[in-house]
Formats: sequence, structure tokens, C-alpha cells
Amino acid sequence: MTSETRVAILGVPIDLGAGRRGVDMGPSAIRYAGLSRRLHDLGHHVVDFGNLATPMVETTPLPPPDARLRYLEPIAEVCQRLAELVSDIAAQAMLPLILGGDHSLAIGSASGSARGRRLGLIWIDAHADFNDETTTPSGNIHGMPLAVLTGRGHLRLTGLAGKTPAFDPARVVLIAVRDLDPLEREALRTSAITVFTMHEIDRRGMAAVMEQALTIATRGTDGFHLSFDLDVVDPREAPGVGTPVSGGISAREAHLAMELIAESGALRSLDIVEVNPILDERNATAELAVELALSALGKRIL
Ligand code: 6HN
Ligand code: MN
Ligand code: MN
Ligand code: MN
Repeated sequence: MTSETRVAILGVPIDLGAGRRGVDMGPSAIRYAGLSRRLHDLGHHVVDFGNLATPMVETTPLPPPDARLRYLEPIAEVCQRLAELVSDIAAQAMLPLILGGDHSLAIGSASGSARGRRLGLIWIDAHADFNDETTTPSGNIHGMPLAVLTGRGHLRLTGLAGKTPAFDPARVVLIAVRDLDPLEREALRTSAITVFTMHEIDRRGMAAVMEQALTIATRGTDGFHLSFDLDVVDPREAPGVGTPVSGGISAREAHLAMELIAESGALRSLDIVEVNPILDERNATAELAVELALSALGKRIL
């Protein structure tokens, strides 16, 4: 019953955008959990393009302690190559599945996927990733990709999409957010992005929220990009993430969101990011990441 999709797996083992080490091992952990074989068993044609070459902390000059955009140049350079590759993969009628890595990589993956077409954007995350160099409390670029993709941030990053922003905020939806920085919160309140916080999910339920989210992301678009940060799931079920925040959605709610995304038929590309095997228990978070990718790509219980 699953319609066959040509899935292109691409790992981006980067952790320069995060404040703590370990998410660079995410792509390995997710592959080790059987991603490729299980997508194949689901009926898809799968090609693994391997990992993008990425600089590591040990061989990259340390940014000054007060940097507002830590590792800007190496991250921008990775995102530039990633955008190029993702846009080429999409042009070959394949669905890019990008494995992270810290969330800064979405600047490259999402903008690359949106090149030459009009995509909506669904961002499922405990955080809004809506800081810029003036609002960030940490200087970590993984707290900034959603701002960059909607046109706010350092030109070295926003410029990767070309002259106009990669995504129209009116076609962007943020889901299950629960941890905002003070100035980031103000920026979000004045933006045209639709935000469903944990409050809306608790109150209305994941199904109703996703139904509305999908309407927003698909109206007048050629489909949407999904950026899924594993820290959206409660740390009791997903302990192996870069930036855990208590009070998250359950693994079942995450599955429901993914199943509704699959049903929409409008998913064009996706990121699975912020898996940190160092903090995990027996690779449980990477295994959940694989299960969720399968749900997003059509797996059904019956
Ligand atoms: N992520 N808002 C915090 C910051 O440093 O800007 C945390 C960002 C977390 C980013 O989990 O992808
Ligand atoms: Mn090209
Ligand atoms: Mn994130
Ligand atoms: Mn997050």
C-alpha cells in the first residue's frame, strides 16, 4: 500500500552549531539502527549518498568567547554544499532524507530543497530556532535556522537562498515548541509564522493541530519540507538529544504527526536532527528516529 518513493539518504555529521559535543555521531547511530534496510523493506527504493564532508571541532579554530555566531564560516560553507547537493537530488525526483547533526544544517537542506519551487515548511521542535545574532543567548547557530530560512539573520547565511528568503513565513508552521528565549519569543510573536506550542497540542490534540498545519504548509505550494528535531519528544522517551527539554510530546504523538504527514502526500524532503548517541540509552533515540522516518514515509500498523 506504500507508494514507492526514491529516497536519498544523506548524512551531515556536524556539531559546530551546537553548544555540546556528540550530535556529529547522529548519522552513524541512525544508520546503525537500520534505516536503509527498513525503508527498503517498506517498499522504497533507497540510495545512501554517505556523509557530507564536515569540519570537526578539534581541527577548527575556536571562536572568541563572546562570539554571537559561533563557527559562522565553516557552518555556512557546509550549508552551501549541502544546499547544492539537496537541490540536485530533488531535481532527480528523489526525496532527500538528511540525517543530522545539529540543526544548523537545515539552513542548507531546506533552502536547497526549496530551490526552484515553492515549498511550505513544517518545523517540529522543542525550540523555535528563531534567534539571530542580536537575540541569541548562546551564539550557537543551531538556535537560528528557522530565522535564517525566513529571511532574518547574517547575510552569509540568509544569502545561501539567493536574493529572496527560502520560505514565506505565511507557509511556515512550528509545532510542539516549549522553550523560547526572551527576545526570540518577541521576534516569533511579530512574525507571520504559525506557532502551535505544547499548549495547543495538549488542548486540541496532535491530530487537529497537524490537520491545520498541513493546510497552511500545502496551500498554494508544491509541497513542504519537514525539519524534525528529536528533542521535541519528551526526554524520557528520547534521552539522546543535544538539548533535552522536559514536558515534550510522546513518541506516539510524534508517530501520529508523521503518519498524517505521510497521508498528505506532500512531503518533498526531510531532516532528522539532533540525535546525540553519547547521551542515549542503547541507541533508543536513533531507533525512534528510524521508526519516525518510516511513519513519515508511509509505514502503517495494519
Ligand atoms: N536546537 N534557544 C537556544 C539557543 O541557544 O539559541 C537553544 C537552541 C536549540 C537548538 O535544539 O536545534
Ligand atoms: Mn548543481
Ligand atoms: Mn532545533
Ligand atoms: Mn530543539
